[in-house]
Amino acid sequence: MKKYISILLCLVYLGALFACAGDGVTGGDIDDNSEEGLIVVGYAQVGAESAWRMANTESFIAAFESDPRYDFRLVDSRNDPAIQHAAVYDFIAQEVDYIIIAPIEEDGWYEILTEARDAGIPVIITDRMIETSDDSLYVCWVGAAFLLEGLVAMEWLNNYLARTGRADERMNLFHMQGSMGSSAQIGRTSGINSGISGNNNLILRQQQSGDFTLEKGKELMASWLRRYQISDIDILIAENDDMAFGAIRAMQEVGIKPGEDIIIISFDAGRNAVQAVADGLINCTVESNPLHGPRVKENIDLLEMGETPVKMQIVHDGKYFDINNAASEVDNRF
Ligand code: GZL
Repeated sequence: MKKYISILLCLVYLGALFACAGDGVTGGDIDDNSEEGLIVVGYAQVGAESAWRMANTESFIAAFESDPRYDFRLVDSRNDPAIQHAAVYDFIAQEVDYIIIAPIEEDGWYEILTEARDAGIPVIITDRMIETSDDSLYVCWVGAAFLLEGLVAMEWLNNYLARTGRADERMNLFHMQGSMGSSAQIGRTSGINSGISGNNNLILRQQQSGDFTLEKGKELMASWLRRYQISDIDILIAENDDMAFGAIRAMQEVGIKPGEDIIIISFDAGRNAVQAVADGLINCTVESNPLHGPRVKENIDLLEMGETPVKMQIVHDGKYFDINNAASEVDNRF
């Protein structure tokens, strides 16, 4: 039965790959025609849903394609867990030397990673995490501290409200979540919920997913603007910059001044978002660094030398950008 599922998933994957041949980012061919002696690395990437993701992909391509020892193969899973699972099964079938995964969802990885482990293929998890109690399924994890990012955002909000004399005002908060079931959404939502429950003046009015995309962020904000008076919306927290930009477009279409009429907080802190903070359109964006390519490659270089990487490698420095530092930081952003 399992082999049937693997074949089915590979068909899904092959279909999707050819469907996105023009727009997917796939390094190397899917059949195993790598030059003899190269170290073959397969990366099952989430997709191309946001500026953060594009910067993440570019950091991997730059890191691996600058080293002639590696045959780097990247699959764009189009934000679809079935495609991503099929891509990993296909990497196993290709007998690659290493598999890297940025899991779209935390769940659903036990069977696949057991198969990779039994095939003797080391797996590195990056960016988001998988739900498992068996840490033998992966060699190491390189990613961000999403719960802390959510807490940083809520601490900034409380300080901002105090600084602007609104700490005692009851504020209606609208929360745009990322792709449900992704550890970025789970962690940030947990930090945001903790901040809301810690401040009786913050009233959570809506909490829905915009799937980390600009289009869905705009759709969701437009639907809220149709249902609520503008005066009923005090704060928008979007779990990434792209959804915040979508929401800003929806606000501007009905004459709302983003960053003034509605306080806006987002996550990722890409160049465009930090510029938007400097321009007063976003009030705060919390950093989540996407440049994991060199970090993951370092771990594979270590493994190639027979060394054991540190299991959990968290990338978090609590950075955020608001009107006090955005203008001076824009040029340093991804
Ligand atoms: C965060 C990453 C998230 C970004 C989004 O590490 O997983 O996925 O916040 C991206 O922009 O879609």
